[in-house]
Amino acid sequence: MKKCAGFLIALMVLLVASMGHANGDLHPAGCSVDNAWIREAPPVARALAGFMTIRNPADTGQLLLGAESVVFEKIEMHRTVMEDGLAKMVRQETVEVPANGRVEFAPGGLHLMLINPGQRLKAGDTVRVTLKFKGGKRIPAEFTVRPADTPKHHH
Ligand SMILES: [Cu+2]
Repeated sequence: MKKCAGFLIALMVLLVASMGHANGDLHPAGCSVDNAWIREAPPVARALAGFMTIRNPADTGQLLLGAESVVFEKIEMHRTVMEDGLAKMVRQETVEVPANGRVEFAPGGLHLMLINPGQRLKAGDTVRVTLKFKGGKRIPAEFTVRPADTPKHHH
């Protein structure tokens, strides 16, 4: 039995070593998140909007599948589009972060729709949101709540 366990450990070490040498195709390389913030809303608000910049330093595009947080019942990815002069939100199932590029979640465009907050969020509070990427990679990000009068961009 001892011999058998030793063999298994050797096999696992080999497997881990070979994974370490993979060129990034198997595991999404580290995207990073910055300027992550949530727009403060009145206490009655059933949903808040979250914004951020995601950077991808890898040579392969990364696919964002969604996000989750213990503070919110559900998080969706939305894009605000203008239709007949009216702003309309369209749900996005996935968002691609291009190779060696970035994606901006910003007012008037992409945003995280943070649905049913379980607590009152005030300017200055921070909330942890975990981003989920295709391939199983999860990236936690710290979102700071900012006052609602943070300028919107209407073009
Ligand atoms: Cu939305």
